[in-house]
Amino acid sequence: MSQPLKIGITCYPSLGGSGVVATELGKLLAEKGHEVHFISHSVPFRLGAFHKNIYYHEVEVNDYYVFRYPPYDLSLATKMAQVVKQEKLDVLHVHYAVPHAVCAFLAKQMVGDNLKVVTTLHGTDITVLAQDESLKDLIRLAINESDAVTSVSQDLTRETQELLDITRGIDLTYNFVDERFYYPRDVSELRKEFASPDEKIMMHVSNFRPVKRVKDVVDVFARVSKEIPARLLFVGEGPDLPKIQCQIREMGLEEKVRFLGKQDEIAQIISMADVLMLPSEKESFGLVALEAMACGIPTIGSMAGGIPELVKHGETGYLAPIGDTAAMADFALQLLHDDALAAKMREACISRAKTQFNSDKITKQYEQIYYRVLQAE
Ligand code: GMT
Repeated sequence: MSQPLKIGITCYPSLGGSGVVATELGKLLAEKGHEVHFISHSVPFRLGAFHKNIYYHEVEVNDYYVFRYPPYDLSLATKMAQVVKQEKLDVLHVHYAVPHAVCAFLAKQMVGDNLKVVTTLHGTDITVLAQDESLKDLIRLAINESDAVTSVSQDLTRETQELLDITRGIDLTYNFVDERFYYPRDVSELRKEFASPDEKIMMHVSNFRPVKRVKDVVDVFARVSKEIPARLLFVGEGPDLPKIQCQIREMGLEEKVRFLGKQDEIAQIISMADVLMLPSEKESFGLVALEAMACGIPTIGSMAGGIPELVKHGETGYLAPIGDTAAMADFALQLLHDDALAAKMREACISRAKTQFNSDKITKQYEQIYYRVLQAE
């Protein structure tokens, strides 16, 4: 290995895919001999037990009476600068431009240009925040002042360049899953708890934000379950959950639908599914579809954002235009009716996850980016 690095990582420690990817990347970098320092307001939820080479620095927010709102961003920037100086960090890798890349920019002003900042764009900072004119200049500054910027899909890169008029280079670094946890497995015993042998299982895993279009999942399921015996399992929680529960009751589907809430053992649970549903309005990547793919489960979803770069239509799942639930239901029925097709897709999923979204390959891409920015002068 080239010279081991000291890397600071900041992410939303409790937030979905970006937090998962940032934490898993930190763990893999630490296993490769780098020293990794997480800097955030709480311990990243996937960090787990003690790991050699991994340190955690908590950001405490000062709540002085002069502040109407406690300034987390300023506390984070200060903490970043302190940790960089104290631990002699080479690189700060921040996940999300807002506020993390902005904080890293401030930290760099405090400690000097030797500190290199790598920013990974995950989607919401661009697809939601960059639509707000009042935030555009700030996001553009954060992106342009980073020493390297990575994006989790080509579609997100394109959208970033178009919306913010960005011309600088953006590296493509797809998300990955840790193959030691996400692999095909036999969960027939667990499956018996949720479905009888003749029933198919459709599953949706998300944070139930409006952007996930969970109502489309219900619509697709209603169409499918009219034709074949099927069950729908929901995993996760979020703002649209009560609305969905109401929709399920109104449609008389309660008997066929289960809500499992937030779960940690996603690989185990996802492996029960015959198909994963991801009909999002926006999705820069769709990490859950990769988690499913690595376990051999195809996805039926929308053509939004980066989903088509991940799910190969007709090979590892099926994609339809956003909101076209009739087409999604037709695809689901085609797949669920045909065991030979399902077996073929399962193999294609396992192989695609291993070759295209391999954790070792993607960790190496990030390492190369760190070495590149450190040799930039
Ligand atoms: O989608 C979410 O609600 C969570 C958000 C996050 O910060 O984890 O997900 C974004 O980043 C993930 C990891 O790169 C991507 O897989 C998701 O597609 C992306 N979400 C959106 O673009 C809406």
